[in-house]
Amino acid sequence: MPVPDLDDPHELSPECVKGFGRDGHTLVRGLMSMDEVSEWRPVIERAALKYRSDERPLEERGTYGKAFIQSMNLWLRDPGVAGFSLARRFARVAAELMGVDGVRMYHDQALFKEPGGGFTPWHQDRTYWPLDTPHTITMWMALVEVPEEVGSMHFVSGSHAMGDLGTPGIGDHSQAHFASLIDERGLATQTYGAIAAGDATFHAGWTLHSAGANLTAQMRSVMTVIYYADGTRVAPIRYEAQAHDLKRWLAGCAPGDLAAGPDNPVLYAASDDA
Ligand SMILES: O=C(O)CCC(=O)C(=O)O
Repeated sequence: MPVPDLDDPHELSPECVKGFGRDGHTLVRGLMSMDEVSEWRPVIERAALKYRSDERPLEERGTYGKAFIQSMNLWLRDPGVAGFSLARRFARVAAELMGVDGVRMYHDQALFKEPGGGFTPWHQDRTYWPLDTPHTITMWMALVEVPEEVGSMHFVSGSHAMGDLGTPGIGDHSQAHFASLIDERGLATQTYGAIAAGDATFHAGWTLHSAGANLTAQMRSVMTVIYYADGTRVAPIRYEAQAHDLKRWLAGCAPGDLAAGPDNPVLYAASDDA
């Protein structure tokens, strides 16, 4: 039986839109129904485990590797997953939260935190992305019930408007840097706690975030998609990781070009709704 398509609109509450603009993150409950989750979860889980980027056992990995099984660009590697990652419903929510007319695909990735998996260090995603726009956003969709002990990510509200806070990448170095910065500046952190399968958080590219360890016996199966505003140009390269991202996710594009390579389809355009 084919999996249900995910193209119909989800009406966002005004609180979600306002919260995203103010805090740089929000929680959208019930973005997929339970029926949709039960059809899509096995498709994504199969692909995530097949295309994981690190096959080593948990105990042989470092802090970053212990945080999750990471499986990238599943929409191109597994045609079954494409219907999820390219879904118009999610892309429309991304555009409406950012207040833009259209969005493109940057890349997708499954992030499965294993039983016994470690914490996700504090970091800012935008240090990886050579995109010349404030309008970037990640959808982080729970495919399973996430209990309170594991929880949603933790966010520093308002950090989306603080720009680059000084440390690129993710690992022990970013954890040390941002944990002391949060402490020194007295920044408030927020988490949504337990969330249901089909709920999704959205966070902006500069929003400082982390996640707790998984001390339960259940895999935290999460699928993410990163979007940016259509019309965005490629930014000058500032960090080494951005040169890597440019080659990997913006094929054929150079700084100054429109960020519109063959692997960056437009996933939503408001004009198509008219
Ligand atoms: O899932 C996690 O633990 C972290 C996810 C994350 O950092 C992201 O989606 O930007």
